[in-house]
Amino acid sequence: MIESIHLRRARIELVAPFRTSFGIESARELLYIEVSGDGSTGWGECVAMSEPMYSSEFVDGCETMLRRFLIPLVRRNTTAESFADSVRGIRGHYMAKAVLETALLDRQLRSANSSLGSFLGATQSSVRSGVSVGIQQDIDSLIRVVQGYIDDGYLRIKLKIEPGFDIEPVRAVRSTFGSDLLLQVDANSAYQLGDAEHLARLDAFDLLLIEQPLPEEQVASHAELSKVVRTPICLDESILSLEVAREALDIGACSIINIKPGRVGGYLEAKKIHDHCYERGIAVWCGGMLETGIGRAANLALAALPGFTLPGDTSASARYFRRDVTAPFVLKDGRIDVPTGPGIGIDPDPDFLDSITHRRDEIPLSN
Ligand code: SMG
Ligand code: MG
Repeated sequence: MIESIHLRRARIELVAPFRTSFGIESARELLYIEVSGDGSTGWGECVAMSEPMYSSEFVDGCETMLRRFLIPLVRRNTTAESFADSVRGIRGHYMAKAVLETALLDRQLRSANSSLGSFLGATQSSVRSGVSVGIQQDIDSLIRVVQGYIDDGYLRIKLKIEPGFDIEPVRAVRSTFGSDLLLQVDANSAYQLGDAEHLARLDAFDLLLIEQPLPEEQVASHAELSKVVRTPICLDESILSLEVAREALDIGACSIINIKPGRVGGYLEAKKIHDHCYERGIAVWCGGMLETGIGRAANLALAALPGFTLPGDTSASARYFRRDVTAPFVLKDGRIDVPTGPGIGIDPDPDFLDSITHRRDEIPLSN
């Protein structure tokens, strides 16, 4: 039985600013949900950024959604599954739904002494790690940053691109590190269909994929784009549910999917997307949203499912933070171990988490 829900707001500095086509992040504004009952606390970490630039969601908006519409749906016997059913009528707000569903799921799995990995159907005990490299001020800096990550052992490099920082940086990385490097790019919606011929120049560099070149809403345009560009198109921002994933695949808008549980409303939907893609022989990989150890632990459990055949943006704690809120996730031969304990399998360090917390409120439960 659920006894209490707390909403916590915190902030943690990143080790280095992370620049994408939509902005620069130098710290992570955090929102955690803690659901307690039967002697266990379940944790959820919200993936929304502080501003609505990656998607329409933002962390203060998620807090409002949680307080006004989502937490009021929780009863003492609510489960992750019954919560997912009860929010079906609420449109959008996937990141807000996901953080609460994850906390509910973590609590119920901890109480049942079952790990998130085994609940989801994980088949691997560690997952291959890639790293997402922000846009740098020049190509020399980019080469230095990529070299550092390769030295750390990352098995795949993803370069953030935007108009004006695309063909030449990719050419430089490919020619410096050779043809064996697993390399892909992410545009975060920065191009238009009219840029198709320009993007096709990336075909020369043997990339694993181009992630989300066009705006989120333009799913069908990605199908047009894929007639001009030979490099596989992968969708991130556009894929908000199993239904969108199915339709995007049906019309040929993408041939690979980046699964982010936070973007699709939680791990239950993420697993459905995985299962659907697995049946169709479509490769998926686990994206990242600069999560701390709480969100990272859960993503690692998902990334251990059999359809996650490409390395994910599931990097080590040190890629993001000087100190993580949990024991750090570390890279071993380019892989990170999947937690095996109950629920997400890890707890935050309470003193450190309190030291970065600026607000923690109990939200009264309805009966
Ligand atoms: O968690 O390593 C990470 C970040 C991976 O590039 C990453 N995420 O579009 O895939 C993406 C971005 C979204 C967040 S950018 C601030
Ligand atoms: Mg992306």
